[in-house]
Amino acid sequence: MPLLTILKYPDPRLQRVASPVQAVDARVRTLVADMLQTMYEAQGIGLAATQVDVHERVIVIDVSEDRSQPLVLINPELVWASPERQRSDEGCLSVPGIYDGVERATAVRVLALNEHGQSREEAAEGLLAVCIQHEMDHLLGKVFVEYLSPLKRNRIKTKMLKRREDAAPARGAA
Ligand code: GNR
Ligand code: NI
Repeated sequence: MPLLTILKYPDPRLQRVASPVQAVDARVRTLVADMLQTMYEAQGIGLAATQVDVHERVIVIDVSEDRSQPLVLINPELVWASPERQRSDEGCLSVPGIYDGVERATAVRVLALNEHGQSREEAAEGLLAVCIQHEMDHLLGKVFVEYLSPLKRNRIKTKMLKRREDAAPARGAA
């Protein structure tokens, strides 16, 4: 079981807009460590604080094969996005089992603090660029299914709500 509980779509808390971190202190470093552990245990390549019901601008990512290259982005700001865009299949720990195509900028540059409070600019392309944009959307209260057609999104919503019911049957149910 992952350390922190990951909110599942369509939980309205996934729509909250995160606030900037005021100070990268021990509390924030504990949050980062807990988020990394949760991401690795859930076998995700990224996790935004919003998904664990913490509404601050904190992201953890690791797109490496051997899960050895954690990337911590605090108060991330997109400084550049390529005009070139590419569609790729995305999934989300908050929408388990659903994968669909989303169009994103092919490459981005992002300015962020790390867990030591140091400012760094990261250049990203490929899966890392996709993941950074996916996580930054979470901080704005946006889940990738919002890019899909209303028909697909509603089907996913119904499926998730049904699954939630099955997982927690009403008292007195057989
Ligand atoms: O684990 C994840 N995989 C993934 C695959 C394609 C595009 C984006 C992602 S992010 C996702 C983890 C997650 O939900 N992060 O918010
Ligand atoms: Ni996600």
